[in-house]
Amino acid sequence: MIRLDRITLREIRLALKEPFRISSGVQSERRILLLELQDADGASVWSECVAFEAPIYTAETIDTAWLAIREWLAPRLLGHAVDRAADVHARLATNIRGHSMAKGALEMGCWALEAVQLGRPLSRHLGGGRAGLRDAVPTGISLGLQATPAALVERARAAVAAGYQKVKLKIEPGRDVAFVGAVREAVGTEIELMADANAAYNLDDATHHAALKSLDAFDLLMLEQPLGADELLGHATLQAELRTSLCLDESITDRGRATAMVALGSGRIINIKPGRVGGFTESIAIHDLSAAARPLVPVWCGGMLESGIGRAYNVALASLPNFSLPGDLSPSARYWSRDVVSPEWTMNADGLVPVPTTTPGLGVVVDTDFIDSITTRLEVVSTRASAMAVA
Ligand code: OSB
Ligand code: MG
Repeated sequence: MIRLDRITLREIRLALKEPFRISSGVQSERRILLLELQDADGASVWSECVAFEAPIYTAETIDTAWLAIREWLAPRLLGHAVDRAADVHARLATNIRGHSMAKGALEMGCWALEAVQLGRPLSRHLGGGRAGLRDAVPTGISLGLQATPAALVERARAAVAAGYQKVKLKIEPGRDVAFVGAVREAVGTEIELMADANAAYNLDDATHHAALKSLDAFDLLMLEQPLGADELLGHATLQAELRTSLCLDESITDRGRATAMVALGSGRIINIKPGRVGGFTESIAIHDLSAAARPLVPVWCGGMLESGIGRAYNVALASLPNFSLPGDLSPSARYWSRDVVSPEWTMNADGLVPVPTTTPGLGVVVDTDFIDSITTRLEVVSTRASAMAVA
């Protein structure tokens, strides 16, 4: 049973080692919303809200999430007993639209709290006794947009040398065919390569359409989210024209969208980011319906430039069996000069990130002193203070 007494919201700032640019914007310093959930028995866990500072990926931001958690979501949990973590999503989602990343941060925290209560590693708790859970997850790198093909090639070569099992290249109109072509040429045909447009293309634009078709020549593992988030039909039209498999990211907001994608043929692969779909219950439902689809829809775990706390949740999720493609799960040192957990997340020379399978909960220790030193905002929401309610 989960009964939260106290939720602490904190904003921390972590400088990225290198600015990360996608088609819709750039980030150099990551403003991160962390939550600390405390239950009635005094047990506590940390979780992370993956929203960015600006609405460049989905509509949510760190500030809208803070508001949503304080005003509408935290009061749904504080002081109320919920039987199981699997029930939390429904409790947060009923009559509260959107705000999936805000919901996800609370919901995933409840799964971790339940794992701690049961003395189980988060991965094994999510697995729920099913067969085929991984002990290490295959890992890829996502390379941001670069000024020149040569700069991208240099980073791709380094990624291959480091052992990453997949190299993902951000693209946008004007920085696509020549960039992807140069990397394919440099790394050879054995390396799994893919491109991610973050919704930057429009099929009504002849130049855009021609560029997407040209990418078919590079034997990509997949092409991620070329069109807008709402363009399930457009993606189905495009998929019918391409040899390359489409993968949807921004479009998949819940299990209903995943079902629609499969029914419409809008793509063949799904990137699951638990924050984008409101947490683990929805992520597991998408994982399961993808595994049951014929042909089967492989899934992989996306990334949101998380700190080591959010990464713990992604690694646990990616240990489920249908996460059969390498995820965007780079080790801590790719992003930060110092992470907020110990040990930091590491990757071996075969591109595998080990899954914690012995200690209960997240499997890493949160460095609270370091977090204190980089906290820029803090607010406590507790049972007493939560009178506000939504019907
Ligand atoms: O589309 O997956 C994406 C980063 C920012 C916004 C969107 C995306 C990404 C990534 C980063 O690809 C993946 C990572 O966390 O390493
Ligand atoms: Mg993406």
